[in-house]
Amino acid sequence: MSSETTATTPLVAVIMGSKSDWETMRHADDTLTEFGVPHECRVISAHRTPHLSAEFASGARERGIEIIIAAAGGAAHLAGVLAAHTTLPVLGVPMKSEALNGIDSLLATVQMPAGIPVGTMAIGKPGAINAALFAIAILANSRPQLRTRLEEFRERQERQVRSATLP
Ligand code: RP5
Repeated sequence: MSSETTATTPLVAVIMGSKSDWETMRHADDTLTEFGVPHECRVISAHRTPHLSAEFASGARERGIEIIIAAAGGAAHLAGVLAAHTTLPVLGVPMKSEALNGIDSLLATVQMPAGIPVGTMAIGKPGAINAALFAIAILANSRPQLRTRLEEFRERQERQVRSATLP
């Protein structure tokens, strides 16, 4: 691991509204781990723990967090609520809900009124992975070794597609 990422202080916070979101959000955790990005994963609910949501987001920058990833399902307020309490970039991941297949989560996360942005990813696992990759891309702007790792990841991905064979 490089000196850029040896710090144990988390740079990215992966927050989810419920423990039931972990099966999806572990893919964000895995991706950040693969790139050696110090991060933390926590359950914080906008509606079940409203005070903790505000406390967490307003203190995140001071603790060294640079990006917040927020995953929620249904009437998914979490990303917007966290974004309201910090000027850190917040990336929202809509969870695939049982009732509406995540369309509810997507619309609730993406349709932020002007003034408080949330960068919204795709529903479910692709969104979890891409939120981590997006966070890595932001961090890589000021961390050349992380940028190199991201470029190598893209090259590996391209090689896999180019060499794909069909049965
Ligand atoms: C949201 O409600 C969570 O993010 C989760 O996706 C959804 C259901 O939560 P549980 O009832 O499974 O705890 O707050």
